Amino acid sequence: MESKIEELKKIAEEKIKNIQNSQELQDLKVQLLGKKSEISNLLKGLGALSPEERPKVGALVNKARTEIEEKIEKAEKKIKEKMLEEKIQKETIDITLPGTKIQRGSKHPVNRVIEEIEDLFVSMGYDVISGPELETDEYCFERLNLPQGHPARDMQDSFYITNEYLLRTQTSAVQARAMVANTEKTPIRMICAGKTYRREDDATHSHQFGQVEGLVIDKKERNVSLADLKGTLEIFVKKLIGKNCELRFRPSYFPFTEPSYEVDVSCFKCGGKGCSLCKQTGWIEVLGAGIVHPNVLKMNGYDPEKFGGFAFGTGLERLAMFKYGIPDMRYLYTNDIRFLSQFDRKDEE
Ligand code: 2NL
Repeated sequence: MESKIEELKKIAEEKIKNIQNSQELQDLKVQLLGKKSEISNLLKGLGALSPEERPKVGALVNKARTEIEEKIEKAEKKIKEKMLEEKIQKETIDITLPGTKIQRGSKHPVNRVIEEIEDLFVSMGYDVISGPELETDEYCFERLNLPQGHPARDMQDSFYITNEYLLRTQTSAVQARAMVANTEKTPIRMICAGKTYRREDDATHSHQFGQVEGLVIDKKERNVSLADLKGTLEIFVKKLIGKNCELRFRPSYFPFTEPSYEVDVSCFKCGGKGCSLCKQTGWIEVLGAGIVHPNVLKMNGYDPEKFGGFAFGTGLERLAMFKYGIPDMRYLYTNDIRFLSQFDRKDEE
């Protein structure tokens, strides 16, 4: 009997040694220790033994069982370690491989121009203010001295959403809002840039375009004058387009300013001699400006007897075209990556 048990142990040990993976081990466990295993059969057969032999043989069989169990446990541990080792090997990252390139976007030229203008005016003490693109007739027209039926409204054919709401045709609406919102009626120095919309669509007009406007209002005794407007616009244009630019003020008309001016810049391509860009005139129209109309002050809560100031406005696409030498406005809106990527870090170069 004893030799049979020894034999059993030997065979088991041999089998455990040859195990390759956990599935095989699982099967072997059943084979060696399961209900139908030889060990189980031996235990079942104990009853047939004599009372003297029974405890002796029982102890031997149990010992053998425990030993086999321990061996299996050890083998299991070994296999687990081996599997982990293999997994670690397989999942090693080769850090010398080149990475996946992330495509960097670039700032749109119109946004570059906006940021440059905002930076400049912030440095002169202006606030940067924004407002809604969906505006009311009141803020877009009425409060800017453009009552219903005013002929100047015809120049701004609009996208009305309802009788009251429209897509703003000019950023002036934001300035009217800022004037009304300033309940203390303190001086204002502000700049606002953003999208504007008009119902037109031909070779030289887009239904959506960018504007930037500035507004200065101060107490009458501080004498904000046309000279201040001229000085401000000169700083503006020289910073944005070039140091050697000259400015020319021509009388014009806007409903929200009186007097009003159109502001030309000496042609930065030919230096004023005359070329195709300036149509041989030597000048390029860049801005509109003027002294804030007393009606506009009044309608937005400022007493025109006590306050005065200037305002100006310009189109962002034209500025971007001048600044970067872009020959066709449509390049700005066709989203061609070959065009747009040229402005990547251009300012920093
Ligand atoms: C242009 C001309 C201009 C203004 C805008 C303005 C705003 C207020 C009061 C007075 Cl709240 N004026 N804005 C004044 C003159 C000209 O824009 O050609 N824009 C594209």
